[in-house]
Amino acid sequence: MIDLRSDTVTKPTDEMREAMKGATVGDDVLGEDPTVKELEELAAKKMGKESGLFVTSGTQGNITSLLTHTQPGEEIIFGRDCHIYRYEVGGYASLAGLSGRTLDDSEGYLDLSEIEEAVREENIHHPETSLLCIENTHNVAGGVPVDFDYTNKVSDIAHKKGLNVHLDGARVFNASVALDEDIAKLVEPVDSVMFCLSKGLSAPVGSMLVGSEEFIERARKNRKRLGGGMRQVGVIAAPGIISLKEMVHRLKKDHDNARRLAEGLKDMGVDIDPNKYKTNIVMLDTSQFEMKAEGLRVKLEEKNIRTLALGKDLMRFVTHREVSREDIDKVLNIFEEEIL
Ligand code: TLP
Repeated sequence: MIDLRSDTVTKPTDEMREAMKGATVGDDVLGEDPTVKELEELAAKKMGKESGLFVTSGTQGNITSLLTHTQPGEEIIFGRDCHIYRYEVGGYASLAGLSGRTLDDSEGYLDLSEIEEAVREENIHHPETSLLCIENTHNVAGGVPVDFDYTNKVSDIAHKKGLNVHLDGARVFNASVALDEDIAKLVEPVDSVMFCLSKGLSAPVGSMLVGSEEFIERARKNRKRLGGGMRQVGVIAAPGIISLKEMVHRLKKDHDNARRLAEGLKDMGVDIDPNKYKTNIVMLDTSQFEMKAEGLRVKLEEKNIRTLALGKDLMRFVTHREVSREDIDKVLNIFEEEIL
């Protein structure tokens, strides 16, 4: 089976399993797990922020951040294709009590002037706008790596309007590798960052939230409120340390494989623009085929290729550590022989 559904499917490496076995642990709710502390310090240092917090998932990291930045009844601004809005079960509303103002982000970027206009003026009828959320890489837009310049401009506008900025950086290391930009510089303008260890970085579980010391102290309490206070959790933090130390540089291979897939499809006449895909995600508009995305997904699955249909005419392919260049060539062959 060639599994291109997501980079979340990657299994821990042998080295990660060994690290789990040997991890020194303690009760982390009491602040006594040395392995978690090491991971949190390493994550904060890498991202150039004061403190870090280990969370169970990207979704928990994002909602913890929202709870920490905002008060119930406030409004946040985000893209209508962003993960927090589309795929996190509406937690921003049900758990954090926020309303959401959505803007177009179909290309991965929010328009700067639209953000300015979306911030509510003081008026008895209006909620306060308190937070802007951006995403890097932008998943649904096709793994778009968002550069420093834009991140800086957007944060500047938000800060001038009195808003904080949270970055959903589930795959922000993919962005840093694709843009050849230092990770700390890339996230320097934003107030908080969530990033995932369990995607391309191959850890079995977990994400990180980083920000100022004061922010993380309050976030730690919100994580507890969400039931995310974990005990001898060094056993799952240990692989995360390996993710950060050893798994970042290899992301380039995933990007090369994604590019090869998009170029290969283009070469056989498929309507796709390979230049759009700079990281490990490729989107295919299936309206050009007779089959809908779901039909194509089933057909590919019969040929041992797993993908995701994201709506009736959109198919997503995600490359990762367990997909080789040869696998990509097999996928291209199946397209040529069975689909086109
Ligand atoms: N995304 C998953 C699915 O939920 C779609 C995937 O396979 O891509 N932010 C972004 C940008 C994400 O892509 C994801 C996961 C998350 C947050 C949430 O992470 P988890 O799954 O750890 O809660």
